[in-house]
Amino acid sequence: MPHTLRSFLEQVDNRVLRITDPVDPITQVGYLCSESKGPLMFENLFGFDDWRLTDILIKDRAGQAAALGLDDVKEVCPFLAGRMTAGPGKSRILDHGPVKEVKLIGAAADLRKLPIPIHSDGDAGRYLGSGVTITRDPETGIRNESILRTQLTDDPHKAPFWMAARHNYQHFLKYKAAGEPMPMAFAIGLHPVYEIMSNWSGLHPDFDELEYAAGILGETLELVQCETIDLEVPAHAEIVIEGLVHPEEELPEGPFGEFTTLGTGAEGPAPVFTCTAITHRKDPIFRHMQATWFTDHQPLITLPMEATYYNRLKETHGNTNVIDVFVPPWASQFMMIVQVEAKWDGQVPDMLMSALSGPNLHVKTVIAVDEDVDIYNAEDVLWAVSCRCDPAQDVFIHPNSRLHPLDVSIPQVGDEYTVMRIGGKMGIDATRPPTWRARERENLSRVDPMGKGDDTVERLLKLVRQQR
Ligand SMILES: [Mn+2]
Repeated sequence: MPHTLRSFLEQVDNRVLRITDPVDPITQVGYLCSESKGPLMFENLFGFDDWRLTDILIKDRAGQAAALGLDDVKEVCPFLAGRMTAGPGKSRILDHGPVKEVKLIGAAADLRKLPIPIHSDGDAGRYLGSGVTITRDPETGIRNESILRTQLTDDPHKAPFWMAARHNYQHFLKYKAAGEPMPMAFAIGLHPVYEIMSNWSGLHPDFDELEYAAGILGETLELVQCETIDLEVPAHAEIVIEGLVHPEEELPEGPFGEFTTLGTGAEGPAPVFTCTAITHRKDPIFRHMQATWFTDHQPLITLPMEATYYNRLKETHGNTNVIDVFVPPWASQFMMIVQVEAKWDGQVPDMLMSALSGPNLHVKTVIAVDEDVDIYNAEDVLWAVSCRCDPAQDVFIHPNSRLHPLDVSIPQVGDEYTVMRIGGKMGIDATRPPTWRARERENLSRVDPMGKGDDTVERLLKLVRQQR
């Protein structure tokens, strides 16, 4: 059986909170999703009979481990990093797929009839933020996927969207130069690994992000042809939206509350998606991705980033013992924590520079900690910054670096709608001296409280820890 949104929901069934009370998806799910710790299924959507809505599937490492078929949360980053080095899977085109059960073509394809929420107070409108966005390079024929924010308007078919200067933008520039409309599709409701890998930013000369994900899942990607445009889309999606982007059309887009939990960052005139068809399953589940603080929005982007950097940072000095990489969702996406055991002096600072100049613009601050620090625990990381770091020696700030377009704390250069920001990046070495200086390293070892390891005490621990 192929990996689908439904197979994942079945797998994590015991964690899913089902909400049968009527909820307005446009005005009410934003807050509920942003407050939830785990998977939600809204089964009674006011104004949208026959639809369900789900979100918060992979917010924490437990959800991510489930998506990757792992038991141990500490394996998530190293496992994904390993699978990524194995390369992409294959794809095949089917004659029919579940996503074709209902077909709405032309005038019937009204974007406003999908249960697309308003994410945040102050947003310019309802936003589709969960569509895996598919385009194809007109020269090479290779598809690209990403997840783009797309704003609904009063027009049933017109939706401006924000395209950062990435692979899909290169496709658009080629169509623009030829004066032709670009076919584009949104696939909503896939197995989370397909969603995660759609946010991967590496080079892929002869495969696309969905085939890369299929390789990680150990399956062949199944596609179907679109109804109204020349493009292939995932056969097992819940919903597919097809359409065209006309080369010269623009509409205002934004503001939109982003993963930064700030309401500004990239608003301006934007290209416009014109919907030509919607196909979906008979009893469709709308996969939402709430875009505020610490939701699925952060790990969807940072998980492939963590795995990419894990592989990259291991190559520092030819071989560095990187144990884990974590981009904490509570710090949006601009901070990276690396767990490392260094042999030699200079190894950690060089690794920090490599992290700060890596493929993603997100990384503004990198903190290196030892193997005995829990990188998923902010208190433990800040303890290391406090007690294993001399700011005069162990912190460096690099000016004139390029940072993420949505990092509004960094000044903007120029006034193009694809934003350019130039500012500082910071490396913090909160590790002990390297292993070859064992005695100095020992001076920064933690002590254990007396009684740790004693069986009797261990039995009482549960009680003690419950105390408020
Ligand atoms: Mn790409």
